[in-house]
Amino acid sequence: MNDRPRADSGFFPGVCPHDCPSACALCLEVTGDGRIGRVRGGRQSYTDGVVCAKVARYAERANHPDRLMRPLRRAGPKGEGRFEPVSWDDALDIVVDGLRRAMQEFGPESVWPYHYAGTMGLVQRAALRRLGHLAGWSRQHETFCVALADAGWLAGVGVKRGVDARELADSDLIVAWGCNPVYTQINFMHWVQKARRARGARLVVVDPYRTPSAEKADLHLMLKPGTDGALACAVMHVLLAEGLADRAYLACHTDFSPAVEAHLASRGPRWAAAITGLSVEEIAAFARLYGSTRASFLRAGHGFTRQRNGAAAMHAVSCLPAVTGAWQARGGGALYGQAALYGLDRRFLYGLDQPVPTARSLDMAAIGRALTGEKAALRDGPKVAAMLIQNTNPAVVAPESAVVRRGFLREDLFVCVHEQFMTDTARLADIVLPATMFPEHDDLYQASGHTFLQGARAAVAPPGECRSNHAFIGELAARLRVEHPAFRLDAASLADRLLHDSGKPGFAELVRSGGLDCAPPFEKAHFLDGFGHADGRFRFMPDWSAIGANHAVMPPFPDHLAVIEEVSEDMPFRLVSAPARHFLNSSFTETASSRAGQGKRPTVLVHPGPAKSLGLGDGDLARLGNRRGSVRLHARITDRVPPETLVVEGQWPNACFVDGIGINALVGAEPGYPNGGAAYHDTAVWLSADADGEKTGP
Ligand SMILES: Nc1nc2c(c(=O)[nH]1)N[C@H]1C(S)=C(S)[C@@H](COP(=O)(O)OP(=O)(O)OC[C@H]3O[C@@H](n4cnc5c(=O)[nH]c(N)nc54)[C@H](O)[C@@H]3O)O[C@H]1N2
Ligand SMILES: Nc1nc2c(c(=O)[nH]1)N[C@H]1C(S)=C(S)[C@@H](COP(=O)(O)OP(=O)(O)OC[C@H]3O[C@@H](n4cnc5c(=O)[nH]c(N)nc54)[C@H](O)[C@@H]3O)O[C@H]1N2
Ligand code: SF4
Ligand SMILES: [Mo]
Repeated sequence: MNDRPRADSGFFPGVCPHDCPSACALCLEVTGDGRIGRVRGGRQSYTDGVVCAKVARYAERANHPDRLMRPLRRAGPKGEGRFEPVSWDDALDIVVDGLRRAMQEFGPESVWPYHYAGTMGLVQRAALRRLGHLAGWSRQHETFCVALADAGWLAGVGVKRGVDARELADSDLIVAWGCNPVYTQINFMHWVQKARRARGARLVVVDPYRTPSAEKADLHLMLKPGTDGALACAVMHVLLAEGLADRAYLACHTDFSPAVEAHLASRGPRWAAAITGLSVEEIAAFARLYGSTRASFLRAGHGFTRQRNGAAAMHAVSCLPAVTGAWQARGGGALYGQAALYGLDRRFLYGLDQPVPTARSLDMAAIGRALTGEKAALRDGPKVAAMLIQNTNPAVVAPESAVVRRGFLREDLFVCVHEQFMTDTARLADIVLPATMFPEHDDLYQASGHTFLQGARAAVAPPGECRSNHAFIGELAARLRVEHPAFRLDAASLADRLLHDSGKPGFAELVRSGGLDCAPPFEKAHFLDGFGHADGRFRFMPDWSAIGANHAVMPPFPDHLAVIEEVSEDMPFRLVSAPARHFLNSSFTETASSRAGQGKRPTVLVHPGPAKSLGLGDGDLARLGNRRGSVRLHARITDRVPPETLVVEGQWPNACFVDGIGINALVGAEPGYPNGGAAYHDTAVWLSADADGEKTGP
């Protein structure tokens, strides 16, 4: 049932499937022994031959000696990590038995198919979702990544698309707001460099620490985490006060009113300085630079929205190009994500072309609370009795990870994990099944950072007994007697069907052409023909009630929403647990080169000031904690962070921390406003030198 592999060696086109805005076009070398060799950038006008270092070294991941190759069954107590091989047939029988028992005893909603974006491939991601819909299992509110940012963007702009990133070539000012593209979007930086070389474009970075992106910037605004709404309001205040607003544009394309103007008049640089920690001069200088440049490209990241007020912050930031009218210029406007460009009809793909049972929706970020029986997290429904997990590693990446682990250790919970490696989550499972990697299966990919819909065929045969998501779930559906024609198509035919349903060219054509550019014309991309609301206007005063259930606290105007985890005497630091350059979320933590690139162990970045008063030296063990628990890791003393902010880069496996407890043990699962969303960078903590710990050099 696995997708047809190619037989010959040589070079083959591919698409990077990882959860990254770039969805790079790739060129994969297949060696004489039928394995992946070198990986280079493929031809495609946005990614333009550039790939990140970790994917250039993909052979190390694909041909890794620790890759899962056979189905495994737990052979010791839960979580101990002892497994024994079983056949696929026996493994499938055990999974069917585990799921049936849960359904019979507690109803179909007691099964939680838990999935995220380990592969972004539309077909390979869809199978588990489809099975869940048809079987009446619990659904999932997807809150790991985009819930907060989407809410804020939709509030003002009304639709999730923006300016084509290739227009950066025409930009005179680029603002990377709350993102670190040197790590997370290398292709974007490539376009920034082009604009700088060609026209001397300036780069502004808004980030709470001096990232490598900030180091490259002409101006770095090092604000306190969770205060972006205040900065954006003060910038608008200056633009309006100093004649830098485009009043004609505001009148024609937005709901701007005297009430909005009066509100912003009360949100000046002095007010914002007190909240953000920036100086009045810095704020005003940025506002003047932004307001005096027509072709200003605002790249709104996800990073600054991983705060409980992240949606309000995104809305406030997204107001800036509406005030200056930058949307009207080539190379001007804003981009957050392009998901709405593709116009794909996914009803058949998801099994929603027919009536399906209704089911509760569980917040994936609150998995710890749900598994440990918290009524609210279970939506007052049955306990979770069985889980099927694909494309995600919640034991590391979900908030309150110590609670997550406790939940997984429940004796009355059946867990099957389909994975490429023995992740922390797989280690807690009853059955672990080996999954293919992208060069071993067919799929279709859209992107959030560019405008291409791309397809790729398998380049090599699946190693060992690995099966693709689509193949495994198809077999499981057959055994559970869940019927849908999508389960009987191979991945390429299903991709074809999805494309056909959406009025696009077929899969073979997509693969052959190197992708379909779905970029709309200039007028549409820049919303000159209207924003995504019924009246076509950008909204300074959003209808938050249409966006999320918890809207009562949302501010009526762009604003700073004071709902973050504030510092206190007991908890004097704010912790940002940021992405790492050489990992992709929890992926690539298994390769030696990525670990070496990240310094071999997790570290907390601490400013020299507090380090001195705590007696904490470079390379010393430190302890970070709050009411949720504490973690131990080594300190790096650096002025790249301000005194009140701590940064830990990377979703390292829990075992890489001194006590085996990872950084997400400190991150809370309380949902952000108004539509949920994990606030990964919104954590107040204390810090101490760990006097008992060993001292090792950096
Ligand atoms: N502290 C902290 N935590 C965070 C974040 C943060 O910034 N800080 N970021 C959050 C964000 S934005 C996200 S999106 C999440 C992501 O966190 P995860 O969902 O864990 O993300 P990944 O590491 O991309 O992928 C998870 C797993 O999918 C597997 N996988 C890949 N391809 C396939 C496949 O084809 N089939 C199967 N069965 N498995 C596959 C990989 O081996 C990997 O173990 O983490 C969140 N957690
Ligand atoms: N190398 C690498 N690439 C990745 C990932 C990875 O883990 N590693 N993860 C992938 C995933 S799942 C995603 S969603 C994307 C995300 O990519 P982007 O949308 O580009 O956002 P990030 O780079 O995650 O943003 C991280 C930055 O946000 C900053 N930040 C944190 N809090 C605040 C705040 O309150 N205000 C401001 N202004 N900044 C803040 C952090 O300090 C950090 O530098 O990247 C993807 N690409
Ligand atoms: S991880 Fe991102 S930057 Fe790296 S190759 Fe994949 S899509 Fe491109
Ligand atoms: Mo993400």
